[in-house]
Amino acid sequence: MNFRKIGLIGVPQDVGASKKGVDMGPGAIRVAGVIAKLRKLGHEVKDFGTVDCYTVDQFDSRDPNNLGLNYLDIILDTCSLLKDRVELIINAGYMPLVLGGDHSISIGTLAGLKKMNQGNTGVIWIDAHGDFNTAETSPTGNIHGMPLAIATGRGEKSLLALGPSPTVSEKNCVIIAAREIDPNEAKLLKESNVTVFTMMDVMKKGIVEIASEAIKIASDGVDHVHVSFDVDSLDPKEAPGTGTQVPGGLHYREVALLLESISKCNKVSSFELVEVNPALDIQNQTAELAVELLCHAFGKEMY
Ligand code: 5AB
Ligand code: MN
Ligand code: MN
Ligand code: MN
Repeated sequence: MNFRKIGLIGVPQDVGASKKGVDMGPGAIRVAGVIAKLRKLGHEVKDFGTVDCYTVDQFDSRDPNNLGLNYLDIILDTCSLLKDRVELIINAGYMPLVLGGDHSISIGTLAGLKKMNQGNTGVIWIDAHGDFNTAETSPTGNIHGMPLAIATGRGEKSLLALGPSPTVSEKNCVIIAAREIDPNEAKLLKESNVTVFTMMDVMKKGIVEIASEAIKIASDGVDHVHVSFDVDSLDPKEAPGTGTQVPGGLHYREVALLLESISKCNKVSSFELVEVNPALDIQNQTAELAVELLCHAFGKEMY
């Protein structure tokens, strides 16, 4: 990969998951040495700081208006701040690298890509989940289960209004490592043009084939590809520090290969790493694994 100017930003949001701990994710990823390790690969890394976030226990009620959308107003606020910060990073000539926090932050990241989106951005969504719920299909009301639906123009109007809607090109969206999709979420996904590669597909085709198909789909006819990496895509035995663990996930070596392949796609112009929850982790191993994998996404090779 070419050397990059990377603009790093932390978003310690937990309200999208309605669970404390994931707000410590950006700190844990910094402690695991993300900046030094990316610099060691030859990249210029500029730290754009941390977006101000609220936390779950500052509020008595998560859904005062009974919308089926927990902490909606707060998420709107944070995502709007993040959107501005992502725009600033891009205008300064850096590639955004957004560290979560829960996955609802993706709504802000994608809204901030502005010049890159409006139908001109594909997405590689690496996740155990579909994140394709709306208030109507969600079993929890947690907005971290909704960002890909929002990006493709489905769901709550105020969240859609943060960016151009749809923010991404739906037929260029690919989910990899899915293995727990809610019944009504599955219906929505099947009616959509999003490609879903489940863990079964990974087992049948192998990660080499999945990586190549995913990159082809995400980059076909668009100028930009956004990568959203939820650490719960990994097997919980390897990455226990996350709030919504699902057994039977990807192994380190599979994700390393996938991200190495992605690093060779020169349309990749923004990256997100989310859902690291240090309170559930063992000696920061999930953050450390995530940083190691991030290095593969930014050109590290095994030999
Ligand atoms: B994550 C669930 N589908 O909507 C929901 O971690 C889980 O960003 C969503 O992928 C998990 O609440 C969201 C049950
Ligand atoms: Mn997710
Ligand atoms: Mn997930
Ligand atoms: Mn999760």
